[in-house]
Amino acid sequence: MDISILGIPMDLGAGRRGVDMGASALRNAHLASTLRSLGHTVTDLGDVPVTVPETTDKFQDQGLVFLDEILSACSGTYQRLRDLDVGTFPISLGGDHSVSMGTVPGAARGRRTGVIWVDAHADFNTPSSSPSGNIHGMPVAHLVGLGDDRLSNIAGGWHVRPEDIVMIGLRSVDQRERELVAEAGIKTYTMKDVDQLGITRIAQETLERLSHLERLHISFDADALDPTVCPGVGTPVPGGLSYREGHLLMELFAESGRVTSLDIVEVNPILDTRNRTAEVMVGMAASLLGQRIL
Ligand code: B3U
Ligand code: MN
Ligand code: MN
Repeated sequence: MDISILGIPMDLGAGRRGVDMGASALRNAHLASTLRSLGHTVTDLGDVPVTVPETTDKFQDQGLVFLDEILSACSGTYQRLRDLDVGTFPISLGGDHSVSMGTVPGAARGRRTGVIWVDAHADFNTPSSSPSGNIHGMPVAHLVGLGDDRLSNIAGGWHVRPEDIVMIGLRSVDQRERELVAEAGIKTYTMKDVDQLGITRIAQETLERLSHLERLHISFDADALDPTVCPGVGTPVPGGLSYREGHLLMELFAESGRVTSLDIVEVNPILDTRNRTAEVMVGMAASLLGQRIL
């Protein structure tokens, strides 16, 4: 497979500094060479330009922190990915999760695409429901066309349909956000569901629910995994996916042969221990892209 790596070194959407270094940490954890050893052709496209926060005021536009700067980085991301050959598999490296407002439509390249959101959080706040104003808590709402018009139109009129989204690993969802997710009709698997059903059944049900789609995008927030596995994340929430649950999920999605793009986001090397979180996430990418035990 032809794989293209794109970095978006942005932490403007997060409440804490440091995830802008996530892309670099993932490259340092040998992402490209690991994928090459699996037989893929890998091209690193470099980074999308992102405003350095210290060069600008932390301006809040209608409850949206760093709106203009995030819009510009997400538009740049979208344009860079949209022009890739439709057969190329893009891996986007965050950055905070607001980058996905650019990566998802960019990776879709105009095609209807299912989105599997692996995350402790639903990231379904709108500017009015958000308790923080941090845009990394809002990308999915904007991908389906809710919220602020500027953020929901990064890819023109292209949106993800709520029925084409499945969220896995949830354990921290705000009150109003929960109602918005339910109103939109998005399928969710909380950690309670993971405990009760097991990750195998969840992977099978997810693939079944999205069986009308040939193209699937996985947006993997490192905080979906338990903080003991991935300590280097800005908003750790206890009780997450185990190391094996994460790998098994990726292995089962790999078997489907339908995954066409991936995001790895919210890796924060400042809060990490010897780059462990980036190394774990590179392992997840390897499982998704065909690493086999036997
Ligand atoms: N739901 C909260 C917290 C949060 C969302 N995503 C992350 N944290 N990483 C919010 O600010 O919207
Ligand atoms: Mn997230
Ligand atoms: Mn999260």
